[in-house]
Amino acid sequence: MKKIITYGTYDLLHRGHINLLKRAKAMGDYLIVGLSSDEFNAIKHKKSFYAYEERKLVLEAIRYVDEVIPEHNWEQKERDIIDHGIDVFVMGDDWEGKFDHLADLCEVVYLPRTEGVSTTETKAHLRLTESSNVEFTE
Ligand code: C2G
Repeated sequence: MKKIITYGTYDLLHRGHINLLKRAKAMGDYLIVGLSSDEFNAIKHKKSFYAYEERKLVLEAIRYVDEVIPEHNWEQKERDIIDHGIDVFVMGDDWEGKFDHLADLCEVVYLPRTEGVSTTETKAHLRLTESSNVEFTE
């Protein structure tokens, strides 16, 4: 069984996330997602809309995802790859080069990001429309 792993926050899921998970799963038979904990998001200077348990519930419902484990820190990837017998580590290419050191343990693949969508942009758009609606109704 060819095992794949990828990591991320996966908040407010969109087609970019799904495209990544779909392509990652297509590279093997079993896909593990290292899901960033709320505490690790703070370290990444990210604040997710949904808490870890919600984001985990959603990810586990996706047909491409076989297992979700918590991502607590930057350093756990080596241990995860060894403990889970990972063959391929996959990330979107906004991370190009950042995890090349893992090539000692498994194949490292960076996949093209899906353009035109991001959780950050979605949240900014919602803030804008929300504030404009408030002005309109008043
Ligand atoms: N992604 C993508 N296209 C987008 C947005 C995201 O392909 N339009 C990919 C990212 O490249 C990443 C995955 O979807 O591989 C998850 O993205 P995030 O939830 O933003 O995760 P990130 O904050 O990049 O965390 O240790 C690694 C980090 O936990 C990665």
